[in-house]
Amino acid sequence: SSNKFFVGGNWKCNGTKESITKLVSDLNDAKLEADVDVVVAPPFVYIDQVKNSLTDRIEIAAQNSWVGKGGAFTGEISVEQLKDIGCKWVVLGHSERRHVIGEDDQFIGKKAAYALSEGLGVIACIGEQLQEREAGKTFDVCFQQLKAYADAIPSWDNVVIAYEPVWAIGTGKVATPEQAQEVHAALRDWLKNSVSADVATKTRIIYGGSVNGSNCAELAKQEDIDGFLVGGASLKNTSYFNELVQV
Ligand code: G2H
Repeated sequence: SSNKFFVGGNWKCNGTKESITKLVSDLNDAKLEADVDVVVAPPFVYIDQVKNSLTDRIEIAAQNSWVGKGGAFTGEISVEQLKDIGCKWVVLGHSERRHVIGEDDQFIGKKAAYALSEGLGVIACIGEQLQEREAGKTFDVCFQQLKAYADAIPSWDNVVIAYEPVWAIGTGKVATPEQAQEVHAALRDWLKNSVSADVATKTRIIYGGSVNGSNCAELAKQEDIDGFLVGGASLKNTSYFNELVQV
């Protein structure tokens, strides 16, 4: 599609002050193409360090946020606080939060609505598990997760959808370009039928799940893949940048 490409690095619960200093220095050295949005999502406790050392060319996402205004919610981080330390984005509905922590569709939808209402961009993750794919339920599961966002949010202007099949996450088992394209096209079709043709065209749908410097170029050629959310490979080096977005 003609949407601006979007590449996010999701560092998950990894890193130390030292390793992140190195990673930021590598990112600062990468010469990135102008027409690509590049975002990194450090763990909360390192966001301030990253904000203070990373080039402004790369925006910062949090990996989660509280569902409403801050207050007496022990252990949570509010959207207001994320904005205060310079975040522009938040990753919501990641499969690790759905399936390891137990967040459900409605809770994730509410988080998305609140973050958007406060001006943060939302990287809205969805994706089926292996047994769901094997049972032929991939589209059902993805549409249901997408509908929960659609029911909760007033606008898709500031939303990037991340399709991350759970069986491909951190497993080294990347979806084939055809498998990813098939779901991305179906998601765009769902948006067209359930939201609007305009939203379907303009909303970026990025792929996540074992993306790296060697497999990203083939995936990027697919019509409905507008970028990537990169986990493991975003910690190791910037080879996926070299392949994709480095001039
Ligand atoms: C999917 C992805 C980044 P990885 O979770 O969100 O992680 O690239 O390690 O599969």
